[in-house]
Amino acid sequence: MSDGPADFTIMGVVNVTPDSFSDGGRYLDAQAAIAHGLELEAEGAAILDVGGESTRPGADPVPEAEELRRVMPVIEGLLERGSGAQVSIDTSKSSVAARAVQAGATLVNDVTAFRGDPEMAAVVAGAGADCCLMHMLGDPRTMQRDPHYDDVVGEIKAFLEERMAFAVRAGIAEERILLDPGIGFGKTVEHNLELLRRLGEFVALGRPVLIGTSRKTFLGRLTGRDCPDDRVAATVATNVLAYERGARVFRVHDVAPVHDALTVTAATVSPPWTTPRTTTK
Ligand code: HH2
Repeated sequence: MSDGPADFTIMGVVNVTPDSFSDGGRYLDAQAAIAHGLELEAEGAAILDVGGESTRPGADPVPEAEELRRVMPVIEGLLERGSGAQVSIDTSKSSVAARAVQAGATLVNDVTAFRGDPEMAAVVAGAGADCCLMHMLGDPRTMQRDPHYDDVVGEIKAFLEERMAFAVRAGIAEERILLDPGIGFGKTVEHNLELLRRLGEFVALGRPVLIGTSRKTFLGRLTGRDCPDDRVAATVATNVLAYERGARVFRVHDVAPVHDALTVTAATVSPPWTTPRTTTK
């Protein structure tokens, strides 16, 4: 990995699930998931997001014991093997988040933004962990059934502001919060494009914006690529655009190409070099 200007952070996806939409079943074995996480870190991921429950449209909920059985050996294994990445737990169960932070995870990525489990905000506050607050319309079983908004950006902005205020009231420091408009979570192709186009309006809320377009269905619709693995170029394009519009945290499966693309984009858009001042008499 080069040490170019890194004012962006890549979150590599470590799914320990049989049914995730793009890599379900590939890393169900803990050792395979740990090796995959370490590989993503070597490719440039500064955060590893470990998840044991798919949030794809129509996904069935996973019982707590099963989710713990999937994620805990992976979190423990990553840290035992000396991972220097920040470990994130992708869960909406406070019991899973609590065990994960005890084991050393320091970011809680709850796609319900603390609406799913009444104890979640207290667990995050108590641990002093970072958190990501993401917008989702409804729940994964229903969210893609004809989603409707009168004003997609305005409604999601209001939602994120309300969730941020809720988190702060629960004792979470504002500087620990990331915001995510939730690409693909109860959105049509046009909604997703509008969110990407107007990402700057979320950046204006004052917290780092996380964006998760990786291999998602809307990219397949736009490109005609049915297989999620074939959506890497489309993923890169959306992440470059999102960087340019002000997002700084990028949740992806394909870390190496996104890291290269963002390194070049960052060097171009936010050059780290300051031109030496020439004094003229
Ligand atoms: N997308 C997915 C899961 N978690 N978290 C955040 N904050 N933002 C996202 O856009 C996001 C997320 C869906 O991707 P994946 O984990 O690959 O699929 P699955 O939920 O089927 O496991």
